[in-house]
Amino acid sequence: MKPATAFGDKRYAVLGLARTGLSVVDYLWRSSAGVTAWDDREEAREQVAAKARIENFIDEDLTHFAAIVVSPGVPLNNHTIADKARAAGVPLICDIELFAQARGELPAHKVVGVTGTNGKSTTAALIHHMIETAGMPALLGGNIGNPILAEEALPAGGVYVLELSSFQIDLTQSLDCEVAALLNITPDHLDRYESFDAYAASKARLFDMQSRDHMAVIAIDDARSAQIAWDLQKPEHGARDPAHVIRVAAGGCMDQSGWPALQGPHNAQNALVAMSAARALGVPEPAISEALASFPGLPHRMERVGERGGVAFINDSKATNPTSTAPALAAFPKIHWILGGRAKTRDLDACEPHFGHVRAAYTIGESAELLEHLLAPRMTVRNCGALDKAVRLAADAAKPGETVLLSPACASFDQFSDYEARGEAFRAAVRALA
Ligand code: UMA
Ligand code: ADP
Repeated sequence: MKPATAFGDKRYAVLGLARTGLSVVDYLWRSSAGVTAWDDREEAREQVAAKARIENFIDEDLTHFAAIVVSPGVPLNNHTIADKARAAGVPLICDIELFAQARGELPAHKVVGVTGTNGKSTTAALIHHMIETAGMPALLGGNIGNPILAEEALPAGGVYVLELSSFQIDLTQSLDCEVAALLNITPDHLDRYESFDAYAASKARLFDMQSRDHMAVIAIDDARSAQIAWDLQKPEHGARDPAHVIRVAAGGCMDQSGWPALQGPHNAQNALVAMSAARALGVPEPAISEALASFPGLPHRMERVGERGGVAFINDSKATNPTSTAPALAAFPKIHWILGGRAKTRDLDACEPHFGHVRAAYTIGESAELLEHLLAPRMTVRNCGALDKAVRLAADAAKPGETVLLSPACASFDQFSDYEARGEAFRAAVRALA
């Protein structure tokens, strides 16, 4: 991103030096700000030694920092930096807030922010694809894995499409999206929030940061999202004109036959939100239709990674909670289901309506036993522990016409660095089958 003069005479502390933190240090350094940086991992600290002062600032005087830039993966609910920063009166922000503060120095542009429990990456990528199909300059960044500050600035007339997690929204105070979109809210990340209500309130803040004449697009298929859409018209949330709150409902019937990478009711929701967002940006209808047909889909989301003896192998590693696994279970009739990891809920209620599609389950990771216990009364379950063993057992048991599906309904962090590493391990295990 183009360096900004707004930061030049200030000093920032940066906590967390993975993808986000590295981009923040580099950006602030290029903007001539003073940077003090820390990560608990020594190898991460070494990477910024030329651009920042390395110091564990957490217990030091924080008052001389303009802000503390925290990575989204730092659990602020139980990290001491939260109380220390509050006591020192120093704001806790993330890279998205730095971007928001620098917008005035960028060529004229618009920002689309996409949030929700599930479907954020698919919808953000689809909106981006629609804008590019219309020949407008566009950039896809944020939680999808591209920190925005590491990207090149767009020319005038460009649109930044940002996938935003609740962790990023919590650390952002002034991002006024021209279009803000919410897909759905179901239980997730409850290790980071004191309640489901607190998690939902985090999502709602994306709209509270908007000017009242900017556009909100909200899928109202779940109660909490519907409530947020309703609340926007109340005075305490800016008394938004109903014309600026676009409500979409995926429940109706829609012909998705011409959209190969957007099958299933969950993708109907993603497509409807993307269409509304694109229209709000002025993308012409023919470009929207063309983009829905040509969207290539994203890896690790119901991705077909192989076939062996008539058995299909599907990688849905990005399904990290039961609600996001449900669509995959609905999509295939005879499934050998590999699931498990770091559990986010202690039930599989969202998946339950589709248990009839499961021939057998294979549990892995730290929740293997819990899931075995939950599923055993309803189906055959093998506690496999490791992913490669689960793939071997599932492949041996599957008959022609059946599907081996990795759709874990859990986070990956107990056994893998992230969902992408888990998806790659699945791909490798499928390749390794004799
Ligand atoms: N750390 C400390 N001390 C602590 C805790 C952490 O030093 O007490 C350090 C860690 O050693 C690590 C860094 O802080 O180096 C934390 O980094 P990070 O986990 O934020 O990693 P990034 O690579 O910067 O990835 C983050 C997002 N990660 C999370 O939100 C957990 C990525 O989303 C995102 O793609 C990336 O920024 C770019 O924006 C991933 C994710 O899982 C995909 N997101 C969640 C989700 O989608 O459900 C929200
Ligand atoms: P996110 O970025 O919010 O994690 P993705 O687009 O990466 O969402 O999709 C993650 C998983 O969630 C996919 O495996 C898919 O099966 C499921 N999914 C996608 N869109 C939705 C939706 N709108 N509702 C429920 N589940 C969804």
